[in-house]
Amino acid sequence: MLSRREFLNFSAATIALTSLPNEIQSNQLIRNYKLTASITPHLFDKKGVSDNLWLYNKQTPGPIIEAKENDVLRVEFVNNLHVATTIHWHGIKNINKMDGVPYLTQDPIQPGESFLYEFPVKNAGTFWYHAHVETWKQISKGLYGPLVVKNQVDYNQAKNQNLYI
Ligand SMILES: [Cu+2]
Repeated sequence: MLSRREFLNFSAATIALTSLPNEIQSNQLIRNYKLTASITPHLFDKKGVSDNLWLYNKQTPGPIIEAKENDVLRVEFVNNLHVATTIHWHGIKNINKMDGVPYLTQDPIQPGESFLYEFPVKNAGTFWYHAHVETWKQISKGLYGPLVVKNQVDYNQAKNQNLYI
């Protein structure tokens, strides 16, 4: 028979499991990131040329997001812009509802709102993420960043096996 403590642990684990999307298994490593979009003054050169860019985490390009294939990416996104936006994970074979296409796979994320993107990354490669509301405008304002999914084979391990020589 389960003790009360065991039962509570068991319940918590079950709840955690059932809150994950169907496509995600409990043994996958979760990579947590937080992205905040905001208007950010940016100095382009020493002559003082500057403009207000729209950036993720006040960086241009946005922060590098890294994972290994078969990990789960969990990106908590906060929209501090004055306009609605979404994030598209370019090149990722994604779960449809996490694909970031406004009006098609999700509602646009309004100013002041947040959205949790959570999806498995199944294929290694070098990708990028970018805004997907008025894409032509929001990308040119600065809303993009690199996304790197590494192969499961660790580089050092591969070296030992002479795969990279
Ligand atoms: Cu794209």
